[in-house]
Amino acid sequence: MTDAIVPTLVVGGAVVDDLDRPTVLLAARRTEPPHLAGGWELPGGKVDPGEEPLQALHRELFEELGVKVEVGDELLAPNGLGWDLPPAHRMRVWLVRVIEGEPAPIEVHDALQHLPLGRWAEVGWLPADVPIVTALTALAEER
Ligand code: 9L3
Ligand code: MG
Repeated sequence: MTDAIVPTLVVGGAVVDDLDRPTVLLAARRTEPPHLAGGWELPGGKVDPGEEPLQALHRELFEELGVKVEVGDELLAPNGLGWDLPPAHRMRVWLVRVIEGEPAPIEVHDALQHLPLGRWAEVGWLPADVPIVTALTALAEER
């Protein structure tokens, strides 16, 4: 019998200006690993062993951007489990708003963009992030 492959849980933040009616979204350009470098993403990273997903979200956003955030709604994936990041990860995404600090590309990113609604598709997102940003756009446009 083969063991089931359990995807590693990643958490990501859709950093927006307003949790109820987002009109600006933060995109971050990765510097690593080489095959993902240059791609834009929602910032975040892996949940550590023993860590709660929301703790990991706060930790990752502080490490990567130097900000403290308020967390809003989770952006649910159609499968209810999180967004697949092939081949080995799955990501849960929450809307977040900065409450302390100014986002800066402190580690693993070399550029940030604050994108006004209407231009969220005009970025070279990592393939895995494209359906997430599409869902986020639909949510923002209906609010
Ligand atoms: N990943 C994809 N999109 C994202 C994030 C935060 C992460 N928005 C993928 C890239 C890596 C894996 O998940 O393959 C783990 O992310 P990290 O810990 O390297 O940021
Ligand atoms: Mg990361």
